[in-house]
Amino acid sequence: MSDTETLAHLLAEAPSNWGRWGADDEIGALNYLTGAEVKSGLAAVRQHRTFTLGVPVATPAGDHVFPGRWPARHYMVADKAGFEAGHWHPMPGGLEFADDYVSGFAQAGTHCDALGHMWFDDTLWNGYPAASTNGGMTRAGIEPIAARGVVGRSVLIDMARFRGKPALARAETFDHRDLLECARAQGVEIQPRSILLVRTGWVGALRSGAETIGDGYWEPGLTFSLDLVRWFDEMQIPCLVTDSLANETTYEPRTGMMLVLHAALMRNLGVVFTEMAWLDDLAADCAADRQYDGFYCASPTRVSKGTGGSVNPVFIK
Ligand code: UVW
Repeated sequence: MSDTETLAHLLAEAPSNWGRWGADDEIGALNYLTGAEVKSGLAAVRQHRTFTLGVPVATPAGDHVFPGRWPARHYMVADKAGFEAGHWHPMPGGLEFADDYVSGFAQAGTHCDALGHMWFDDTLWNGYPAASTNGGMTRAGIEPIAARGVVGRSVLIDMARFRGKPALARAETFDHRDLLECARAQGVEIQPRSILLVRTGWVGALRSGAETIGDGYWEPGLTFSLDLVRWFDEMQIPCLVTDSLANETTYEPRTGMMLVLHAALMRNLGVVFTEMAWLDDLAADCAADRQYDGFYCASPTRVSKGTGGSVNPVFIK
């Protein structure tokens, strides 16, 4: 790999937020979400309808996961059959119970990534050494993000509907100019510090069986340019939520590098990524009433030293 083929070279001119919120910061662009953003989120609630944005996990058919991961698994530990077989006994008074055990990747299903989840040049978000991931995240893990929560005004950008498709095609790309054009067509403004929801239709296509993940890394999504990274920086976007596995085209087509926005937005700007969200029901409702903004509220599972956490965000219109 020559120097010109590295992320460090590609992002040399790109903005960085390291140090902006102090040497100990672990929540990055969530610092933009102050009381004022909570207030403007609440002001966007006009219809009092709620939507949850998490996909089911540990489904009998097997969840959709990024290549190299495997679906979450669900085991019943106690159930009626266990009581009938004598493995369990009713409590004094007669109460019986069901208990279960779920195991899976922190990045399975709808999930939030910790800022230290990906790195290059041996350095994580805010300059922490990559060795802080050894044996569990002692820096920039999911816990501080879960402790803070992601709360504010949010805007849904429905790229799939804007392009007249149930889902974007394999490897179809778009950038911030497309987001702005789509917002204009939807009659909504992406304001500074908006929590950005972008629908590609991909999770819907996976769930219906119309699409597969395969090994081709052919997901549609946002794709890297310096201008796009600068736009995220200028707009102070705290959190990017999409209905794809990686929130971006896995391969950046121009350079052939992988997951460039994980480097440019997550590692360098501290933008919190939430992936594999279920946006189809919300999008259908927004298309019907033309209200594309609302109040977003989410917090991932507070996994100690975790690299990410499962989340079921709530959007209130
Ligand atoms: C990848 O995109 C590979 O990982 P994550 O979904 O956790 O960001």
